[in-house]
Amino acid sequence: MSGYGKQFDEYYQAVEAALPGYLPQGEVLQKTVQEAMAYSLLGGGKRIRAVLCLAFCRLCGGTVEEAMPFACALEMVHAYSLIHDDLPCMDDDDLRRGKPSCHIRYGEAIAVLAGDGLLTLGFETMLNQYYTGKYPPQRVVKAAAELAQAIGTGGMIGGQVIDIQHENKPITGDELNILHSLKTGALIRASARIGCIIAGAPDDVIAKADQYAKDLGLAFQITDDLLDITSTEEALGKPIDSDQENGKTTYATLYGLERSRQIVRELVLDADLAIKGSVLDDPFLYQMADRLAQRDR
Ligand code: GRG
Repeated sequence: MSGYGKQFDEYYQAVEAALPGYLPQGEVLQKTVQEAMAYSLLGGGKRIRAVLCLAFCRLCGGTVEEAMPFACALEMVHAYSLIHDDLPCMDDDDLRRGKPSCHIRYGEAIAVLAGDGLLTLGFETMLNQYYTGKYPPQRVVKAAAELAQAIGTGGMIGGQVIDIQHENKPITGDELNILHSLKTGALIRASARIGCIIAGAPDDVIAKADQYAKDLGLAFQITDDLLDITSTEEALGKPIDSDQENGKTTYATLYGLERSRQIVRELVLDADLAIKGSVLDDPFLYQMADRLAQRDR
């Protein structure tokens, strides 16, 4: 395994080990929703949002342990968004991470509530860190506020609304960029920013992290669109051709495969440029941008 692979795996395994400990358990009457939350949170996933949070915290002088509750909270919120995105009233996808989607396994009502439960648990997990006395309180509040801003109507939910309202309708390249920056980019940016915030990084460093994550987030989403066309259901663990079936305009339909791939390469270079010469100038981040843009799942 390369140095990058080893480092990513170390972060990934640490997240996998920590996540179950944050889940509520043992309530007899609420057992079903708790099972559904665990089913979606622990059911695989690349954990890139958590890894970004851990990596940025470490590069800014913090530790993996300090960042972990925040990294796990980001994965909870991400899992919520996937559960709701798969619902029949949204993208109506039956398969997620190689398994039946949450609503297929538990029914729609429990899936909605499991998503709501994970969203709430994400904030609870972050804000509970205040009571540990291990963090300057303003860092905890700032992290939770970053998350709220990233996933509200000015962020992820806003992006989802634009997405839904443009099904089977034309969308310009500029509008598509706004959609992506909100729906996918906002949480990825928040992941990097929160890692920096927990380490107490100054604003200029947070701004560099933000620019890196902005470029990375768009490269990641364009790659996701390309994989929807070029990959297989087995490799992705979710249905392919879903954008076309849902009448969605993507980078591939607007610019074609080759130009889209070139844009991804340009975005990776931009991401690299954002951190060059700063405290964030680290081989792990260069490799991460490169690998995520070249991923096959
Ligand atoms: C319904 C509130 C609500 C939000 C929906 C973000 C979002 C908005 C839905 C998620 C579905 C989706 C396809 C988003 C685009 C971003 C994206 C590529 C998500 C998949 O993220 P990965 O590849 O997933 O990191 P894993 O499974 O690896 O965690």
